[in-house]
Amino acid sequence: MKKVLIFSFTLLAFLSCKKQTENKPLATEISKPNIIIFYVDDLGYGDLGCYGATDVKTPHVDRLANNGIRFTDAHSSAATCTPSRYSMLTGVYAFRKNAAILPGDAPLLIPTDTYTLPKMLKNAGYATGVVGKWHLGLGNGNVDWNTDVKPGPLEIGFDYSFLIPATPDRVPTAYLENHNIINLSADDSLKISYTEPFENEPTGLKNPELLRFQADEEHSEAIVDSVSRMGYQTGGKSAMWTDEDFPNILIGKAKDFIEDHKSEPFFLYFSFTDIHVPRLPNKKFQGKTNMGNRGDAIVQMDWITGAIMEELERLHIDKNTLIIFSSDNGPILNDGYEDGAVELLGDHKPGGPYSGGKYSALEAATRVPMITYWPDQIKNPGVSDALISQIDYFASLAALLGQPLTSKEAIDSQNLLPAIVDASQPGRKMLLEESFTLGLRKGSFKYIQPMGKNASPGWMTRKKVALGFKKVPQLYDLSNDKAETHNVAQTYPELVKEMQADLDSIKSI
Ligand code: NG6
Ligand code: CA
Repeated sequence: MKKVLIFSFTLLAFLSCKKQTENKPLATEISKPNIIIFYVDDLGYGDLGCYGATDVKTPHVDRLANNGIRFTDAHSSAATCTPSRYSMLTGVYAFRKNAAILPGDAPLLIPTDTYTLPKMLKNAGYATGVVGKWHLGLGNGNVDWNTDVKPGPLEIGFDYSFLIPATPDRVPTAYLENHNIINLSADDSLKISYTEPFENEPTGLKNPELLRFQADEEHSEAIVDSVSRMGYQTGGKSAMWTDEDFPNILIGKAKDFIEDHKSEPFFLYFSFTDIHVPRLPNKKFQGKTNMGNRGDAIVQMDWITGAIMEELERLHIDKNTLIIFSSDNGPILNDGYEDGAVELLGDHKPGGPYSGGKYSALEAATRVPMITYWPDQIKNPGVSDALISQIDYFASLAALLGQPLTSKEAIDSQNLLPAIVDASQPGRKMLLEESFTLGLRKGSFKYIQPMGKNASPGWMTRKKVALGFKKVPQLYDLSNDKAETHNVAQTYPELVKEMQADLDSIKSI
């Protein structure tokens, strides 16, 4: 195994959390760790045993938490998927790019000349791979899915990719391996459209009798596997995925990647399809909870995590692998499909003590589970209250590996490496929460900027999530009001002014 110089963690503990522009490794010589980011989709703060859930058991993830660091104030950068992923991979806030949830035919959102997390890791000598949900756009705007689909992950720093191109509820519903849709047959071209239906193809709207469960209007277009999706699709029949097979297929690809690179440092971005809609867990997990498909999908996600950890152990590389486990945004029950998530919820609290969820400006939108696990190097495991954002992974991992960042790269990412490996270390002083508006955390306070003229889209307001979008400034003291029920903006007008000024200065960069 290659050796590198990295910061000594003892020394790191004394370093400030400022973004570093020049990384001069100091002392300890250890093996470069493998790095895996387990990125769950729509998993809420309260959805894991180690975060208090009792109606669903998550022993594999709990084991990571019990032997690593469990964060209580970690955040996805945004309240939805595309913006969070954009920020995690670039270290730049999504609002700077106007990044929003993308349709399945959107072009690649990250320009190929952007310095990205996988490019930085490649410069540090890593083999880089992504397996699972992508949802960051592909191609240049007019993709022919039957030929090379690019640019994509390979053009922004990944050596290998095996993708659900957008989301499981969006066409195309076929796997993309590197530049190509797999299992396509030459005489049955795959075509998709987000505007025009294809003649003779059934849709959820026209043919509800073909569906396993009913969907809302937005999810009532192409039908695949008796489930209607967003967007229209025709052809490519031999390439269509079966949702219930996601665990086996994705674990298989992840294991192959790990096995292929076991003798060199590797970075795997494992991006779950769970527990996003449509929730169609494998037979093995159906009925494992009393919460229906949503609960069973959590069990499936936990099992997948365990299967990949087992592979690391089998190859004896688990001790020198840094695992970062988190979720792209908070929870949602009905996100378009009548799959029982609402009716079967019982006493389970997907957002834990926090209000709101996916899409929202309230805390459960971005405050998500986060666990770090690295048996060789986490000297101080336990529970950490450090305020940390996924946008910080970039600068923190750059610091770990002694990779320099210029002032133009990963501009919003802070080096929080000390907190990532030591539960006693502090986090950020301020943290931005992106949704349809912007929120700012500072000390125990949370400020939500008033909504401008833009109203949130109609479909969002139908989601039955407390959105927290208001035309007046909102200020909450989370130290005594976790659920953000008591707006104290009028009690602390100076603080409101100060936090709006903080937001303005972040925006002005
Ligand atoms: C919304 C979808 C929702 C989900 C979300 C993306 C509607 C009408 N549609 O546009 O079902 O797919 O996009 O989820 O609600 S995310 O986790 O990838 O951000
Ligand atoms: Ca998501």
